[in-house]
Amino acid sequence: MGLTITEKIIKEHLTDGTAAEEIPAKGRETGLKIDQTLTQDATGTMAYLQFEAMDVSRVKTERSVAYIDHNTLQSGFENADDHRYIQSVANKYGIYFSRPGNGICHQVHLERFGKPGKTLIGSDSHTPTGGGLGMLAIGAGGLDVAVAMAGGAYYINMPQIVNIKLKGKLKSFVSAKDVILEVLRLLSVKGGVGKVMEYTGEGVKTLSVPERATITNMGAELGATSSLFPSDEITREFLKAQGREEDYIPLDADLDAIYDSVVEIDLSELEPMAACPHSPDNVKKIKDIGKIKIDQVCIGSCTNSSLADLLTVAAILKGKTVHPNVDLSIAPGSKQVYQMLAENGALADLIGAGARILESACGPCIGMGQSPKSGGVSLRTFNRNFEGRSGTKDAQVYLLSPETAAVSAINGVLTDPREYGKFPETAQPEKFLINDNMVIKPLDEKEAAKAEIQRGPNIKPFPKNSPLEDSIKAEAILKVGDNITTDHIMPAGAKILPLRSNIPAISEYCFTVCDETFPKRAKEAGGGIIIGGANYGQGSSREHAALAPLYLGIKAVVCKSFARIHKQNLINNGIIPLIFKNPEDYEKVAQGDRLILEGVKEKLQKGEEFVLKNLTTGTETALSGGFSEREKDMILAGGLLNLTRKGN
Ligand code: MIC
Ligand code: SF4
Repeated sequence: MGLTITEKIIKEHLTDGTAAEEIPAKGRETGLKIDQTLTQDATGTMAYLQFEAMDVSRVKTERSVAYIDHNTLQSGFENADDHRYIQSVANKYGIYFSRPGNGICHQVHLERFGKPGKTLIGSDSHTPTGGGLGMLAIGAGGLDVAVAMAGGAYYINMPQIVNIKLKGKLKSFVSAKDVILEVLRLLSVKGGVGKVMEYTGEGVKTLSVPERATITNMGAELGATSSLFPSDEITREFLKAQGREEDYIPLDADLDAIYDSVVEIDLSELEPMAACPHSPDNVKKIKDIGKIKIDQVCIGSCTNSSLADLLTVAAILKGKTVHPNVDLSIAPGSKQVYQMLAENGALADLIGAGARILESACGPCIGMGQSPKSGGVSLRTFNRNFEGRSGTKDAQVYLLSPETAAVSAINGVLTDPREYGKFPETAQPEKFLINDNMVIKPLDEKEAAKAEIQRGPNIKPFPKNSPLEDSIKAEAILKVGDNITTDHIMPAGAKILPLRSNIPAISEYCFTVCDETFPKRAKEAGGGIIIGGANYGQGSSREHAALAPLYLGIKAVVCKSFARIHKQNLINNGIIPLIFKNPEDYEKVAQGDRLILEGVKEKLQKGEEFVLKNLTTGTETALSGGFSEREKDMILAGGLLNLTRKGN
C-alpha cells in the first residue's frame, strides 16, 4: 500500500515500540522522535523554566532554536529580562539564539533551519509554516517542547490525512493567501482538528516555497495538527538560494497513497478574498464585501512577510501615496527580507509611499502596538482576527493578501486588487542574502558547564498543581459559547504580554475579554469548573491559557469539543478536560450552578464515563474523557512535571 508524505515522515520517527513498518491506526496515540524544536519569547520563558527543571545538561535534538520576536516592545524591564534569561539558557544548553531584530521565528526557521522530511515542534501554533518545505512541523505547548529538547517523544493522535489537490495556476492579483482562505471557507476553523492537510496535484508546482508556507502557516486556523507540501525541485531551488542545497531531499506521496478525504481546488478559479470579523473562516470575496472605508492597513506577520510578498507590495506602492485616512504599517518577516528590501531599493519605495516601517517581529499581529482607532476598520495580511486581539476591542479586522492590502491602502477603501491595472511583476533573487550574524551559536559543553543563567525579577516560579482529587465539587464559574479562543482565555497585547513569566500577575487578565469579573470571582470561589461549547481553546499554543486558570483554581473544563493544543496543555498541567457525551447537555448547566464529579480517579483509570451532577437543578449529565494511559497518568499526578518528579 502506498504512503502519504505524512505517513512517510511519521514512519521514520516512531518511538513508542511500534514496528517500524507499521503505520499506527487512526486516532491512536503515537510517539514521535523530534529532530528540531523552536521556541519564541512569549512562550519560551515558561518552556525553559520547565526544561531547567528536567535536569538535562544539553538539548538532545539535532537543532533547537530560541527566537525573540513577540515581546519586542520594551516599555519596562520585563521583556528585556526575559530576553536575557532565554539567551543565557540557550547559551548553556546547546540552543541557537535568534536575537531580537532577526525576525519572526517561522519566517527565519523557514529560511535558515527547516529541512524536508524532518520533524519540528515549536511552542507556537504557527510552527506548521515549516510544512512549506516538506517537514512535519507541529505547534505544541512549551512543556511538550521542553520534553522534546530533553530527548523525549512528542505525542500526537495518528491524524486523518486530507488531500488538498490543487490544479491550475493563480491569476494575477490572486495569491497564496486566497488559497488558504478558500480552504478555511470550505472547512471552517474546526475543520482540521485531528487532521493533517497534505497538498498535492499539478497546482503545487506553480507555488514557491514562501507561498506554500503562507498556506501551511494558516492551516493552524483550521485547527489542523499540521499541513505540508511535497519537497520537490522548487524546494531544492529555494534551499539552494538560501545556500543550503545539501539540506534538500525529495519527498512526495506514493501514487497509490490512500487519503481519508480529498478536497479539490482549481487555483485558476480563485478570486481575492478576505476573512471578515471576527473569525478566520468568515471568508467572502472582496467584490462581495464591497468598498468599505478603512482606517488602517498592516502588512507582515509570519503568514505574509516574505521577500516576495514585500517586493510585490513595494511595486504596487511605488510612486503612490497612502490614502490620507489610512495608517499603513509594514513589518518585514526577517532581517534577511529587511536587508534585501533595503539593498534593492524596494524599502525606499515603501517609505516613499508613506508606510510606517516596523522592526522584523510579530508586532501588531499580537497587539504589540498599532492598535486601530475605536471601531476602526483594519486590513491585515495576518492570520487571526479574533475579537480584541488587535488591542482595540471594537475594531473590525479583515485578513487578506498583501496585494489586496497594498491596493486598498492607496484607495482608502477595501479594493479588489484587480482594479489596480497591470500586475507589477517582480524579479525573485537567485540567491538570498545570507548573513546569520544575529544568530548566536551556543557555548561548547566545557564552557557551558560554567555558564550562569540570568534571571530577572520578572520571572516568577512556575505554579504547582496537586494530584487529582477523587471528588470535584465546584461552581460552574463561567459558561462560554463555541469557538472560544486562547485570546479570550488569556489575552495578549502590549500590556499583558510582559507578564508571561509571572503567572500570578497575568492571571488577573484571565477571561477578561468575556467577563471582567472572572479572575476575582474565581479567586473568591476558590476555583470552579468552566463550561464551554465546541472547539474550546482554538488558536494559539500559549500554555498560559491553562496556567492562569490553574492558578485561579480551575479543576476541570467541560465542553462540547476541544482544540488540540489547548487540550494537551490542560492535561499537561493537570486540569481535566471532559466532553459532553450528548452535546445538547451543554444547555443543562448554567453559570453559577453547583456541580459535583464523583469517583473521578477510578473512572479515569478504568476509562469509564464521568457523571456531572448538577446540585442546583438535580440533573445528571454523562461526560467522556477518551484519555490515553499516558494522559491518565498525567491527570492523576496533577500534570506532567509532577509525574516526572514522581518518576525520579
Ligand atoms: C499567536 O499568534 O497567537 C501567538 C502569540 O504567536 C501564539 C503564541 C503565544 O501566545 O505566545 C501562538 O500562535 O501559539
Ligand atoms: Fe507572531 Fe502573529 Fe505569527 Fe503568532 S501569528 S507567531 S503573533 S506573527
